Amino acid sequence: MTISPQAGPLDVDKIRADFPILHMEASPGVKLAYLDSGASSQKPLAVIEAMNTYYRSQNANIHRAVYTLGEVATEAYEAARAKVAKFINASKPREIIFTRNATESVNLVAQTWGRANLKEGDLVLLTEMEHHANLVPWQMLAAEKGIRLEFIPVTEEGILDLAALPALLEQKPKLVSFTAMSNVLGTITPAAEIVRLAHEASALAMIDGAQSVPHLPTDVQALDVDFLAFSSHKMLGPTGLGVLYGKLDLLNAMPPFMGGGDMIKRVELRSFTTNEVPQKFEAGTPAIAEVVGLGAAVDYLMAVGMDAVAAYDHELTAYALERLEEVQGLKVFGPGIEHKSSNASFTFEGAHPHDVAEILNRHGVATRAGHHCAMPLHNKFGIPSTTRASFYLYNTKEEIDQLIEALYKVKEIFG
Ligand code: C6P
Repeated sequence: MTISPQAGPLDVDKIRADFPILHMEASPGVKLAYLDSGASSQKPLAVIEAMNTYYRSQNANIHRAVYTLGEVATEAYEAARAKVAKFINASKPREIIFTRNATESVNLVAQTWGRANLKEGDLVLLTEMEHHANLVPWQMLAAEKGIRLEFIPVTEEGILDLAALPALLEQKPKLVSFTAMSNVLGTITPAAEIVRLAHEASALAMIDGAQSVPHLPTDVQALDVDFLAFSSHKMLGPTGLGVLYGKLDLLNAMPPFMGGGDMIKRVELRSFTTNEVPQKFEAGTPAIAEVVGLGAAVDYLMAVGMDAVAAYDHELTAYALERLEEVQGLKVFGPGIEHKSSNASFTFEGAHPHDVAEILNRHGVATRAGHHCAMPLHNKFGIPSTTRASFYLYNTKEEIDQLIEALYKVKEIFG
């Protein structure tokens, strides 16, 4: 670990020193302002080194190894599972399933719990602000099994219209699956309240935590949520790795996802029995080095403190919203700072979002333009795409100033 626990505000200079990529120039003489952590975060040395150490001195396949190196690798892998469990306050490490990404975690629930428990006419309740990862897997199931999909509407302001929820819950959904933080609007949804209301209506609740888990403290027991999906690469960890949290009794009752090695107890030529959770859902050799890297990322975030991370993200977002307001012709989507954190998506009068991002790039500012895998949400606001700046614990107000200066250059070009 390169940083020590901090009770108060985080020390950004110290944090930035841990991220080699942040010290690169975007182009000769131009400082890099990396404002695309919503897509994927940068990685601290602690994560890079943990993976390096794994490959240098611990590498072997896990489970069933009868030699020391294999045992060391298995211990490192399972220790990371325990760290992730602690990070989201799961009651048992076994409730943590490693997948490839948040997308696969949602697909796992749709294809196992969904296929086994939903029949024609059953309702899955989503929201209009979902990322395609929490939309298309349910559409696929709807096409296959004839389940129905309904959506909690998004208001003009960009928050969930909870007034519409009682009528939707009266339709007795079997599952309510929703994002805890919009990747486009930055909206923080009232996750605990939605889970509670879902349970009162006898539905299960799943949270897409791809954006919220990296930015906000997460306590699955306090939330009482049934499933939580998130990705390692947005929370300082490596790519190619996701997490599905599930309550143990639900996971135990679910059929397996993919078939192959590790997920079985016994195999005959025409039949098999499944292994215990979590192995039941981790077929084949997993992303061992990545899991070790995620363990280091969790150590890092816990040492900084998720309360401090959330407070700092909020402060940066508030500053960004304030400064973006100064730029004439620019429209930021989503609610005010009281409901929002960590990103700002905007359009610029007369300029295509891709052109805006391209000009920002020339000034060293890395943003993302497009529909951000949330086409229905963009349709709702009558726009095809936005430019999005997203913030994380290593960003600074100076980088937001760099964004604003670059936006004035955009204005010069597009009038
Ligand atoms: N959003 C973004 O730039 P994966 O790709 O599986 O790691 O995460 C999917 C996902 C699910 N839910 C939400 C709310 C997300 O934001 C994402 C990923 C990226 O906004 C890539 S489109």
